[in-house]
Amino acid sequence: MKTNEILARLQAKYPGENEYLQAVQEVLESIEEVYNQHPEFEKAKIVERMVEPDRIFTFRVAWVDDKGEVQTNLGYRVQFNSAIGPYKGGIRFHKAVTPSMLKFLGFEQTFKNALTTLPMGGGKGGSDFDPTGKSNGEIMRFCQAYMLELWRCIGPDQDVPAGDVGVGAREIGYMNGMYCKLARQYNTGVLTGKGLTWGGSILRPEATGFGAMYFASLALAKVGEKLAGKRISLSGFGNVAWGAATKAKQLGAKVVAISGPDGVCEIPEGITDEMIDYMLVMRASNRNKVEDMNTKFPDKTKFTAGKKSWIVPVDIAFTSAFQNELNLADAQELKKNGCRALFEISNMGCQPDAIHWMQNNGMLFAPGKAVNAGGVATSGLEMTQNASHISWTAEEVDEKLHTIMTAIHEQCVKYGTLEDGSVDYVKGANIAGFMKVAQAMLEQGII
Ligand code: 2IT
Repeated sequence: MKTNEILARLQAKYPGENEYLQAVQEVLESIEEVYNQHPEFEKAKIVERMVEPDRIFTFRVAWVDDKGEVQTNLGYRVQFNSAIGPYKGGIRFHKAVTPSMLKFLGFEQTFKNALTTLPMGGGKGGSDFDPTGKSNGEIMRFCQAYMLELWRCIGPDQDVPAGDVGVGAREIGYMNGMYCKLARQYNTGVLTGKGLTWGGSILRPEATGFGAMYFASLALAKVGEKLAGKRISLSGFGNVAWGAATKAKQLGAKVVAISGPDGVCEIPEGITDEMIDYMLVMRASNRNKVEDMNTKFPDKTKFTAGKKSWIVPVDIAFTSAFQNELNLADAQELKKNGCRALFEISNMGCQPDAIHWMQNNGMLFAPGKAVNAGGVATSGLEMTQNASHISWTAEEVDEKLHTIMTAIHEQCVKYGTLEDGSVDYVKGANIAGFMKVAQAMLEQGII
């Protein structure tokens, strides 16, 4: 394989699909050496096939807002790769959603899901619908209209969507209700992230953040460090940051920053349980403002408009909001202020030059597809519970999640250990995920 030639072809074919091209470049650069040791991969054109999604559904979503006006959005589902299981991945509602964004997410999801040890292929969906400022009724009508098109494309052995940015248990509920009505069957296994009374798994809401903290603990232990006592920053205040804050606090770390599109909220003495609970209220309000935390807890927090979490001095930082949210200058600022490790919980949270700089300047770095895989892994556990019509206890799910994060960390170490004994987690995660999917594609022929 010649990475440069493949990238040049994709650039010419998909000009402007920057997130997709960025995600493909990162993976191909990491796997090139291993790939070239396997002539059978080259012969079957594994990489050329793997970078293209199996198919993309694009559809119009028309709905009526509270003023009685007709609104039109675009809906998508990218079914990227099903070599190791049914398509699996979230649905993102955000005004910036494009096919490029969902292609990058579906591509990443394929390797992430392979790392989880569970049989799940990669997919992603979404819409350019902006939930900010929308009423509950508007959210419901939009979810129903979106499902009116999507329902024929999904199913428990076909494609199993879940939440992502802008889609939580409320939205999954509205979509599941519409799916069951259209399909005329009570099918619990078609979406994950469901409510506990209608087929959801305990701990699925917490799982992305919990898994990230388990992974961080393992990576820190490898270099003789631990989370307890560390000052850490998160970004965003959504589901992922909420779960991460909960587990970080339980493990004895101090969360001193969260953020939103409007700015950063510093919490010098560390986040409290009341603040963690209030993150859920902020999310449900659809206001999308982290300043609301400062309004609610004025004595214990400080809000700075227009700034990101990365201005706050910490020991360890976690991206937990959106792709490319941390740039080179942010990485340099973090390091200057004493930060020693960066874990991506958001998918592709860091820009490529920031990652290279951190890796070359003695910072520990681990990519989203390993760190945040606990979310989709617990979706996989939800699918197992649904298929066998049972539900596990919190202890059972948590133990399985911990076992899975340990297995992911071990795969990164296996494939990413460098000559000096340190671990390149980008290389490790990409090669481990790739090898599994490539082998599965090879054995199932040219399709
Ligand atoms: O990025 C992700 O892994 C998710 N949004 C979760 C996907 C899932 O199917 O639980």
